[in-house]
Amino acid sequence: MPSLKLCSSFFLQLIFTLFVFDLANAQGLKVGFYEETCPQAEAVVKKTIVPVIAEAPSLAAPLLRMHFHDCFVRGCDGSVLLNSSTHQAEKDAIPNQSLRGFEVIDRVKTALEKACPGVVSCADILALVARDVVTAIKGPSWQVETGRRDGRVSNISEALANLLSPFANITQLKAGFQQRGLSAKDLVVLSGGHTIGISHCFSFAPRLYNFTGKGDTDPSLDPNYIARLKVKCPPGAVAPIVEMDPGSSKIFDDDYYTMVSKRRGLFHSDASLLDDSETKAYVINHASTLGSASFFEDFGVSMVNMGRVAVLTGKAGEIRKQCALVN
Ligand code: HEM
Ligand SMILES: *[C@@H]1O[C@H](CO)[C@@H](O)[C@H](O)[C@H]1NC(C)=O
Ligand SMILES: *[C@@H]1O[C@H](CO)[C@@H](O)[C@H](O)[C@H]1NC(C)=O
Ligand SMILES: *[C@@H]1O[C@H](CO)[C@@H](O)[C@H](O)[C@H]1NC(C)=O
Ligand SMILES: *[C@@H]1O[C@H](CO)[C@@H](O)[C@H](O)[C@H]1NC(C)=O
Ligand SMILES: CC(=O)N[C@H]1CO[C@H](CO)[C@@H](O)[C@@H]1O
Repeated sequence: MPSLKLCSSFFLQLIFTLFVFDLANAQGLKVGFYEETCPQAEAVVKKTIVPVIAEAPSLAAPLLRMHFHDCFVRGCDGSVLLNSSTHQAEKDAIPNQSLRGFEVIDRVKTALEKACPGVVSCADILALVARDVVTAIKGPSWQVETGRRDGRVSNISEALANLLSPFANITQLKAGFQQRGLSAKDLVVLSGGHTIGISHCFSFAPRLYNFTGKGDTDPSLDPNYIARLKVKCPPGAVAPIVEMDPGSSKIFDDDYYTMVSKRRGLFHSDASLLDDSETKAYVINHASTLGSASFFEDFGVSMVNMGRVAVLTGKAGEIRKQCALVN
C-alpha cells in the first residue's frame, strides 16, 4: 500500500525536508523576470495553452497538479519533468502515475526555445502553465513570479517521501505545508484545486471498504456518498476514475468547499480540513454562495506562495534546453 509507506516515512522525511528547505529561499523571483530577456515569454505560454485547453479541458487539472508535485519535491525546480536516467526519477513514483500533460509542457518549451533560446526555465513554465490553465477554465488569474532555475536531480525516493498522502490527517497536512513555509490557510485554499479533475479509485478506496483494516468505512465520509462511490469503485478496482467535484470537474469554481462541508470530500485529506478550527472555518464560509470571489483571490495568493518553495535562482541550477533532460 503506497499510502502506508508514505505515512511511516513521515518523520524521517520531516527531518530531511526541514534541512533541505531551510537552505533555500525565494530571493530572486519577481513578476516580469523575463521582461528584458524574453518579453514575449508569457504571451507565448498563453498562446500555446489556450487552444490546448479549449480542445481538451480535462488537461487543465493534471497541469495544475504538476506544479504542486514539482514544488513539494526539491522545491519548484522542474525536477518532476525529468526522465529517468541512471536511476528512477520522480515521474516513476506511484503518486506520479496519474500525472499527465508532459507533452504540453514540451510544446510550450519548444515554442519558447524558438522565441528566446536558453532563457526560460522549465520550472517557470510549470508555474505559468498552472496559472493559464486555471484561467482558461473560468478560474482566477494572478501575477506569476518568475526567475526560477531548473534543478539537475530527480529521484523516485524523494517523491515517495515528500508527496503528501491522500490518507494524511490534518496534523500531517499542516506539518507538510509548514515545512515548506506554507500556512494552514494555504493548505485549505490550495486544496480547493480539487474542484477540478479526477481521481483513481485506489486513492480513496480504503475509505469505502477497509478504513482501519477491519472491513469498515471512513466515518467522516457521508454514507450516501459511500454508496454512490462503491458503484463506481467495486471492491478491488483500482483503475476506474471518478470526478472529484461531480458535474463541474472541468470548471474552476468553489464547489469543492460545498462538497467538503457535506462530508463528500473524496480523500481523507479533504475531509481532514474539517478537523482544524481555522481550515474548517474557511470551508464553511466558502461552502455558501458568497464564497467564490474571495476564494479566487486567495487561490492566486496561495499559488504564488507555493511557487516560492525552495526555488533555485541566480546562478544556481541551469536553464534546461529540454524539460525532460538535464543539459
Ligand atoms: C493537500 C494535499 C494534497 C493531497 C494529499 C492530494 C492528493 C491528490 C490525489 C490522491 C489525487 C488523485 C490522483 C489519482 O488518483 O489520479 C489528486 C488529484 C488532483 N490534485 Fe491533489 N492533493 C493535494 C493537494 C493539491 C494541490 C495543492 C493542488 C493544486 C493546487 C492539487 C491539485 C490536484 C488536481 C487538479 C487533481 C486532479 C488531477 C487530474 O485530473 O488528473 N492537489 N490529488
Ligand atoms: C522522456 O520519456 C518519455 C516517456 O518515456 C518519452 O516519450 C520522451 O521522448 C522522453 N524525452 C526525452 C527528451 O528523452
Ligand atoms: C535518492 O534519494 C534517496 C533518499 O534520499 C537516496 O538514498 C538515494 O541515494 C538517492 N538516489 C540517487 C541515485 O541519488
Ligand atoms: C495523524 O497521524 C499521525 C501518524 O499516524 C498520528 O500520530 C496522529 O495522532 C494523527 N493525528 C490526528 C489528529 O489524527
Ligand atoms: C483489510 O485490511 C486488513 C489489514 O490490512 C487486511 O488483513 C484485510 O485482508 C483487508 N480486507 C480486505 C477485504 O481487503
Ligand atoms: C507519467 C509517468 O512517467 N508515469 C509513470 C509513473 O510511474 C509508473 C511506475 O511506478 C510508470 O509506469 C509511469 O509511466
